[in-house]
Amino acid sequence: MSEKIQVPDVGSSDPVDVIEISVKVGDTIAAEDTIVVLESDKATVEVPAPKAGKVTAINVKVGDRVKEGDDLLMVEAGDEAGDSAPAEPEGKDATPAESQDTPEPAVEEAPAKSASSSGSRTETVTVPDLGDIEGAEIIEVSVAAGDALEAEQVIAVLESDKASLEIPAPQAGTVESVTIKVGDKVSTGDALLTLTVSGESAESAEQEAAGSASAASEPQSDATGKQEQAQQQAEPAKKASATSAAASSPSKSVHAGPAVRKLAREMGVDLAQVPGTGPKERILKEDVHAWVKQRLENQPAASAGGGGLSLDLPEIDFSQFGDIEREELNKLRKVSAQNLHRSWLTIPHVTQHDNADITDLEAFRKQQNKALEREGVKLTMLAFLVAACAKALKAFPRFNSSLENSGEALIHKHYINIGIAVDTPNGLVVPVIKDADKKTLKEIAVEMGDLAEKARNRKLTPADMKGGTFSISSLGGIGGTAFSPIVNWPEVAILGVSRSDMQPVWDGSQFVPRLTLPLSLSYDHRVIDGADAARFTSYLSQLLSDMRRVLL
Ligand code: CAO
Repeated sequence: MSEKIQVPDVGSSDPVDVIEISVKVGDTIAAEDTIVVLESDKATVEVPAPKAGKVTAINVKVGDRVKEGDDLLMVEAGDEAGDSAPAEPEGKDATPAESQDTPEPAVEEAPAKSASSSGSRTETVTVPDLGDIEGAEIIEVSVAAGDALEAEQVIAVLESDKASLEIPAPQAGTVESVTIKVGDKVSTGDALLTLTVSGESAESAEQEAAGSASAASEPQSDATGKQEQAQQQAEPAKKASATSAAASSPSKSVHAGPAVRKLAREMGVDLAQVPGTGPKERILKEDVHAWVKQRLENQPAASAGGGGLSLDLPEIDFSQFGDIEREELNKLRKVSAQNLHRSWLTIPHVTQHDNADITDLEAFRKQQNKALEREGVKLTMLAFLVAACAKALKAFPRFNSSLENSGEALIHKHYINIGIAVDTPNGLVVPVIKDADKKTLKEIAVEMGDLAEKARNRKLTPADMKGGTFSISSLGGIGGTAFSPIVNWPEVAILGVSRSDMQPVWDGSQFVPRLTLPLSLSYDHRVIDGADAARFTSYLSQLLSDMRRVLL
């Protein structure tokens, strides 16, 4: 039976805006999952689901104005949702996760350090009243000793089971010492830091404290913007954890809902740089996507051209979580990382999977290898794959083409050069077997052995790795059942090969054991249609099932 979820007490008697709907009809939600985000003049409030269930209807849309008791959505309770909590975040007195006003931090005058002759004095800032929350974890310390703080600047972020809370500085001053570190558990009254306050600001703080507490009761979610801001301000000099882009706009406050902030964090986007197109310049998800798109379009030389791995991903100081060691990448790994990144960013990839019955081929290979042993030649499965791919590329010339950068034309190549991904201790290299379609199996096997050895001994020349028209990446000697190789630009397709395995195959009247080779063909969807990819792998599979077809 469906039940209504209504707008809880959000601390405002006036209607509030629906700024995000975090679920859709048909979604299965857990208790406490955010279902909608509401915004008043003062606070952004995430409304959590009071119980688990399936969303059957949504009664509001973004832009609606709602007040306490209005219907939000209908939920069909899940099995486990026996206890029907009221449609209120945490009861009337408590505020919903991520929505409560930032508690006003307590300031105690440090007894050991009273007022100096210049009128300044040192005070201890302590954890404000957290209600019944005990042992909240410090998830971020946003300031360091020596920092000059503005009143209201975030000094730390605490997290409990129910909410994350930003603790703002109660007044301006200079941080004398920080008592806490990330990971510490704190409760009401625990010391956070000591602050030297000039006589003037100490006085005004006292006046303010005696008057209204409104300045300190800024909504938590809005203050999340300040969390980012404070991070940008406090971190870069001491830790390598802020991006230069972020540091370049330290003071811009960010107006965005929690889901948008989450998206930005996941995409490594500094929200301070994203123009908001929503009401009151609020940043919407579309704004984040548009900003990323614009960056990608404007950065072809840097990212697609191999200039680095920048998407303004924040550098993370992993040492805060435990011991670390930095390994400088060698040139080969750096270059291949750039090439792979460029391909990944510029080529819309699809991977087509198929199987090939190689039972007869494997029997033939073993038989031939016995005969060839005296000559010191080993016909590998890969040699057969090269020969079969060369044949398939002739039959499907689009797979042997390149797309002009303008996107206006395809370049068809009347030669078939197949690159083989070779794993070496220094990284991945792709030597090329030139004119693979004109070589015998034995020639391919010998050349491949030579190239793989040269690769492992770092003897490959640039000429050995140039001019490929198609690539094969074989992990069959290692294991796995399927994978998605990345197209080796400017090629348009790459064949991934996994480990062959004996499988029961229905022959029309019974299951028979057949040696089955998994094939994974990744291709550039701008050039190759899905149907053609399926035809290609199917054709390849037929060739491998009966290699005599390669001769036809
Ligand atoms: N299924 C089952 N067994 C396989 C197999 C498959 N698909 N492919 C190879 N094998 C077996 C071989 O028969 C061989 O066994 P025997 O020694 O008993 O004959 C063993 O695995 C080792 O093969 P190999 O790896 O030495 O030779 P290969 O021709 O298969 O591969 C090479 C050569 C250079 C491709 C390989 O050494 C290599 O570097 N592979 C990794 C490529 C890679 O990293 N790709 C990922 C790139 S990212 O997309």
